[in-house]
Amino acid sequence: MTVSGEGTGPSIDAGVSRSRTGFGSRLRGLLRGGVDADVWEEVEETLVSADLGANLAIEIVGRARDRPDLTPEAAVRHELTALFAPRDPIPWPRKPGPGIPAVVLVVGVNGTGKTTTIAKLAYRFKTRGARVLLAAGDTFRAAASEQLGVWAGRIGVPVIAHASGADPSAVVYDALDAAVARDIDVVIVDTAGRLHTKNNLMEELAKIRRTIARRIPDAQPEVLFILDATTGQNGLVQARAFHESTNMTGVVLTKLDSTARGGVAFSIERALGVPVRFVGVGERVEDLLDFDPDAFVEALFA
Ligand SMILES: Nc1nc2c(ncn2[C@@H]2O[C@H](COP(=O)(O)OP(=O)(O)OP(=O)(O)O)[C@@H](O)[C@H]2O)c(=O)[nH]1
Ligand SMILES: [Mg+2]
Repeated sequence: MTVSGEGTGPSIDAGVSRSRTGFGSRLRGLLRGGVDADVWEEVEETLVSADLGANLAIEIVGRARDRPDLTPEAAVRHELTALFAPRDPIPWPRKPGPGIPAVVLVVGVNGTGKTTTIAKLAYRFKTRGARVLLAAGDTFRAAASEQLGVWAGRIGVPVIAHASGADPSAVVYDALDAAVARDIDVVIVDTAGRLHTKNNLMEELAKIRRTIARRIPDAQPEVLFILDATTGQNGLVQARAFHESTNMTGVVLTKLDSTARGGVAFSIERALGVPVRFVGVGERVEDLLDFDPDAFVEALFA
C-alpha cells in the first residue's frame, strides 16, 4: 500500500473491469442482437445475477420494453442511470460553520473496508487542503487503533485514541474537543465492525451519535455506511438495519474492483434513498472515486 500517487490514478473503467466483463458484457451481447421476449427474460436474469435483486430487475426490463423510441441497449442504460438521484455538486462534507468541524461517522459490518476508506478519505481531504483529524472509535478489535495510527502517520494527520476497551463515545468526545481547539475542518470517526443483528452494538452507535450532538449541537454529522460490494443482496439487509439505528447519510461501496457483480450499487440507493457517495476500487489511499452514476453505467457498457 502506498500513500502518494504512483503512476496513473484509479479510474471507474478499471474499477468495474470485472463487472464489465461479467454482467456488462452479457448485457451488451444480449441487447445488441435481435431482442425478443426470450432475450428480455435473459436480460432480467442477468440483472438478477448481477445483484440488482429480482424486483428491480423486473421493473427495469418492464420499463425498458416500453421505450420503442430507444434501442434496447439505450433503454436499459437509461433505466439503470435513472435509478440514481441527481448528484449534489456541493463539496462533501459541508463544514457546518466557522469553528465547527464537519463530522463523518463511519459504520458497517466487520471487514467491509471502514478503516481503509477512512485513510482514503483523509488522504483526499488533506490533499485538497482540509485539516483532518481521525478518531479511533474502534476500541474493541485488538490493534484497530494501531492500524488507524499507521495510516494517520503515513498520510500525516493527527489521530485521537484511547486504550483498548475504552468507551468509543469517550474517544469521540475527546476528538471533538481536540478538533475545536485545533481548528480542524473534518473529523472522521472509525468504529468497530459489528453485525447488524447485535442490538447492544447498534445502540453503541446511537450513543456515539448522541455524544456528537451533545458536544457539537450544530455538527450535523454525516454517517457513512461502508458496504462491501462483494456481499451482494445480503448487504441490503445490513444496510437497512444500520439505517434504522444511525440514520445514515451516505454509502461507500468498497471492493468494487473485486466483484463481477457490482449491481448492488443500483439496488442500495433505490432501497434506502441514500446516495452512494464513493466507491473503493483498490487497497491504496488513492483508490477512492466519487461515485458518478453516468460514468458508472457508461463503464459497465464500454
Ligand atoms: N480490493 C480492495 N480491497 C479493499 C478495498 N477496501 C478495503 N479493502 C481491503 O479490505 C480489507 C479490510 O479492510 P479494513 O479497512 O481493515 O476493514 P474494516 O471494515 O475496517 O474491518 P474491521 O475494522 O475489522 O471491521 C483490507 O485487506 C483492505 O485492504 C477496496 O476498495 N478494494
Ligand atoms: Mg477497521
